Parts: sequence; structure tokens; C-alpha cells
Amino acid sequence: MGHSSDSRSTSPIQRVEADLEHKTVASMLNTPIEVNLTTGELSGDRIESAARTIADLKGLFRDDPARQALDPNTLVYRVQAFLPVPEGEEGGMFWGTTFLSPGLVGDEYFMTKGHHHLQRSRAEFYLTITGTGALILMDEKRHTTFEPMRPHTLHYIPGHTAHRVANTGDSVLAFLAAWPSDAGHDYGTIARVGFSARLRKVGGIPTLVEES
Ligand code: PAN
Ligand code: ZN
Repeated sequence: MGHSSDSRSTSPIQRVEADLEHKTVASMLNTPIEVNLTTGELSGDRIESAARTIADLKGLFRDDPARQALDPNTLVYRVQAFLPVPEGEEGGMFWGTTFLSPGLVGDEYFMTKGHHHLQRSRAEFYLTITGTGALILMDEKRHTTFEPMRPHTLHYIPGHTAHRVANTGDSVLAFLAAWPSDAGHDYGTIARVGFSARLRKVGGIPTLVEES
């Protein structure tokens, strides 16, 4: 009664409620990551990065002497990834950007290693931000096709489909990707048996050439 005359005073109960409210708001506040839609660059404090140089990609290209003739430090691609849940957890989603440099190894365009998902049924979306290239897809019968990539093309990669990207232009090809957190990556199969065709520059034109 006595202190009710002071409008600024709060009872101990009111103070506890105010503190709880503050804590609840604080614990609910996640800082989202940001996607630069002009460059594809991700920013925020939970982004992981990886890079693949020409030296890292031994065995990937058809013409290995041509690969060895290039500066080993040449950056072929780098990946930024936002993994909000542990890798392998069921029900989550991952997000990433790949930046693939322009270039050739012999007559073969710079490309990603390519993989199957460890859980073969898992699908993925790619969205091209900048540059031009090709999304190379191989089904379980080892039938290989490609889809042209240019700014704003959206690509659905079905389950049971190996996928890799080649840069056929003269600037960086950047694309966003979204995939399930339990997809996993099987690089071993592609490292062992490859795709059934390679994207090569034939008469100046990107051409899918069957492996002999
Ligand atoms: C992509 C790829 C990325 C790099 O995020 O991982 O483009 O290619 P490699 O993984 O083949 O080196 C993706 O497909 N994730 O599932
Ligand atoms: Zn994938």
C-alpha cells in the first residue's frame, strides 16, 4: 500500500516476470544468416567454408598432364554451407553456395567432383545466381544428361541421381543449393567409376562426350 504511490516501483513478483520475459525474448533471438542474391555469398556466424584447388582434384579430369601443367594453387571451386543441424540428422535441411571458377583442363571445363547422396533417395535444389554452366546428371542406369545453367535457373536433382556442375562461361558460376541434412555425400563411387560422359569443349561448344 505504502509504495503504490510511487508509479516507478515494481513488486518483486513484477520484477521476476519482467526478467523472465526478457530472458524468453533473448533465448528466442536467433541471428539469421544472409544470402547476397547478387553474388550468392553467404554471411553470418554459422557459415562453414571449403575450397578445392587444381592440386586437390587429382584424378578428376580426363587429361591429367594438362591439370599438372596448371598452377597447383588455382582455385577451382569453393563452397559455403549453412548446416543448422548436425550432418546426418533426419528431418533437417542444409543450404550452401558453390563458386566455380571459369577454366579448362585440356578441353574439359572446370567442374565439381560430383557425388551421389549416401542416402540415394535424397533430392536437392540448385538455383543459379551468376554465370553460365551445366548441371550434369547421371541416373542409376548410368545415363548422363545435362541442364544448362544461367542466372535464375532452378534445377531439381531427383533422388538416385549423381550430380556435378561444370562452368562453361568466362566468369564465376555461383549457385545456391538446398538439400536434406540426412542426404550425406558418396564421393567414392564417382572417384572409382566416374560419370559415363564428360562435358568437353568441342569446336568451341560444350558437348557431352561419352567415355569410351
Ligand atoms: C552441393 C555440392 C557442391 C560441391 O552443395 O556439395 O556444389 O560439389 P561436390 O560436393 O561434388 O564437391 C551439393 O550437391 N550438396 O549436396
Ligand atoms: Zn548433392
